[in-house]
Amino acid sequence: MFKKKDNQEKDTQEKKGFFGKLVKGLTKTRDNILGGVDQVLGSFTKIDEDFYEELEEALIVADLGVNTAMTIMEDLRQKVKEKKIKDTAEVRDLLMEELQELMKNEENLYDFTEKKSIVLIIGVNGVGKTTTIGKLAHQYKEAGKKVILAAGDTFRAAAIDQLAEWSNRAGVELISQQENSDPGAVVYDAVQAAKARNADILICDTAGRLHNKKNLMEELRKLFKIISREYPEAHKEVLLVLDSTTGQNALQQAKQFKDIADITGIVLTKLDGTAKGGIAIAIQTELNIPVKYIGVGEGMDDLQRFDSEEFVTALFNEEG
Ligand SMILES: Nc1nc2c(ncn2[C@@H]2O[C@H](COP(=O)(O)OP(=O)(O)OP(=O)(O)O)[C@@H](O)[C@H]2O)c(=O)[nH]1
Ligand SMILES: [Mg+2]
Repeated sequence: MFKKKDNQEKDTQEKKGFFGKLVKGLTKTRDNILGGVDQVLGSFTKIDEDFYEELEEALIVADLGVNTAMTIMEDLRQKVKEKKIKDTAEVRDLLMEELQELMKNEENLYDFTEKKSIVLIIGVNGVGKTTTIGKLAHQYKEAGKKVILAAGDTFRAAAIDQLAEWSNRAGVELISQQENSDPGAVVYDAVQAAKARNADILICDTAGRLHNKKNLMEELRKLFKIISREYPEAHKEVLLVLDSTTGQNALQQAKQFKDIADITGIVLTKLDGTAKGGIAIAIQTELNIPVKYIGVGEGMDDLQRFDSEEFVTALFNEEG
């Protein structure tokens, strides 16, 4: 009984800590989005065409992009009409409501963590794939799961070493081969190991940089095939890692990867300190792929499940 209460308190504390970190990390993004929005809200007293145009412009330049800003403005106009709103100040709440609706996720996003799963981490070079794998390994090990990592980025020796270091830090097993070996062979071995050891989660690293884009996509296709063939009963989770500091570019990357992979979720990294976090809104709105995790630092604990409601609240509320 007491223990339960302690746990609950710990959970609440942890949640507060996470939220605090999110609020802090989003400072520049908030200034970028809300700074512009508040300026428009403050400089108009009447809701007219000029007001709408300036508001739309503020959203576009805050990295939400043209398409997302247009979607938001259409809905907003509708809501203003329906609710017969006259005061521009009230539009702030409407906007928050609208973003919360746009960002709403289904409930079963993390079911894969309760199943036997193979998680394939994909994305272009430097976005934070290997770091994310280390953080995920740590998180699931802490939750009592048996985790195995596969060093599927064999393009550079340093990539294998980097993952080996993370596997040590997290205290989980690593399956690897030497540089330039076939990533398919590494993943094949890792799948056999996961089955033999009855692992809960196998997380596979992949190369972000190959000789060219076509190679990269071919390689990924091969890996998908091996996984499906060798372990059909495992749940397949494909997480695309995107660097939030690249803004609209991240959205373009997502569109390209979407063509070759059934992406089940996005990991948005480097949200700490960037002003371009508005891209999270654009990704959810335009691609219809849920952002599942966000990276808020380089440390082992700096990966959070993405709570979109919290994200919007953190954007609109400085104290949290
Ligand atoms: N501030 C911050 N830095 C991060 C975050 N995630 C990753 N990084 C840093 O980004 C850099 C690149 O991360 P990696 O994990 O090596 O990226 P990668 O996608 O594996 O790169 P390649 O293997 O070259 O394709 C490293 O310096 C990480 O520490 C984050 O959430 N916040
Ligand atoms: Mg890497």
